[in-house]
Amino acid sequence: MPRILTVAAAQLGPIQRAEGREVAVARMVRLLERAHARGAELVVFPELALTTFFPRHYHADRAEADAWFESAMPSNATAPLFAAARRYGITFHLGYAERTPDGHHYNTAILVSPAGDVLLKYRKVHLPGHAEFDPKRAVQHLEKRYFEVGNLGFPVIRAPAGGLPGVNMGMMICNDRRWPEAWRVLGLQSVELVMCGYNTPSTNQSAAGFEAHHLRVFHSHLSVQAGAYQNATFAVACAKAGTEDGCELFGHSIIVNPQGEIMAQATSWDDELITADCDMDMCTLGRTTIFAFDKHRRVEAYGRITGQVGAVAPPVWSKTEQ
Ligand code: ING
Repeated sequence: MPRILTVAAAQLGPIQRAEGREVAVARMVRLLERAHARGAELVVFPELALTTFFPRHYHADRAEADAWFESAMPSNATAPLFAAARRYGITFHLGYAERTPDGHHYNTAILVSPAGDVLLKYRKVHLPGHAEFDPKRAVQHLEKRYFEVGNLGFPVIRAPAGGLPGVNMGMMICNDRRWPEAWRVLGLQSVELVMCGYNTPSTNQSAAGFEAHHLRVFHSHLSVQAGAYQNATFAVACAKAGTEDGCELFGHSIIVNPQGEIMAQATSWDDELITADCDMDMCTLGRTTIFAFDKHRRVEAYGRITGQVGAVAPPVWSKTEQ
């Protein structure tokens, strides 16, 4: 009996700095309605889905940035989203800026059951960008200023989803998808569905070197397809897209199967729902053959991966006296 879960990526178009949470939430509720009409059982929303991508804006006083954060989840602003998910029986993933009761700040994602239970929480580990204002940059990317490094690791949970009694689900956020370590930690917990929201500029803002525009999307898809294939898992990568206060984010949300194939792709840079029927048992082939970790991994050769942070220079060859 196949274990089919109908999954959706609910891509969001731009959210302008002046637009409040209620604007995003109303659009997300409409996407949940559409997801319900399409038979989707689990919906993935983007990273920082409730507001504009505020790390592009510099706040000299970090306390000013607290306005971008959620101190409660749900709150009055997000309650309509939880109510719609309950109404439609949909499990959903939501990315948002989390301010904890004891004052910590994270770039967070949660997986919420139709009843409103938080099945899983993840806090972004790989924070790109910089912590101080960089006058050389065309656009700031201040995630290292506003967020602390996630302290929950990369957890996986087996929980009910749709008509299935148990699916092994894990999360990562945006830049995490570029790091194979994140995928492998989830793979080592037998993940079957990885959910990843992202906000990715369509052009390179760091001006550190030439990067052809078409490679921005290629690198995103390459990372997700490789991660899914090499860990025998489904993956949903969901964008916040479009032009926010003049800054362009690319869309191209995708749903990928454990063979690394793109099952569905968004073609707009606006609110758009893509769906796929995912047979969770499709993970078994890779997991029991080419990526049977217990049979093939050689951890004694991998010491550098956790023992070293940056790269070191290799020894220089020289012709030794025979
Ligand atoms: N955004 C981007 C991402 O990793 C980035 C930052 C873009 C880093 C392109 C490197 C290259 O997709 C976030 N929010 O992590």
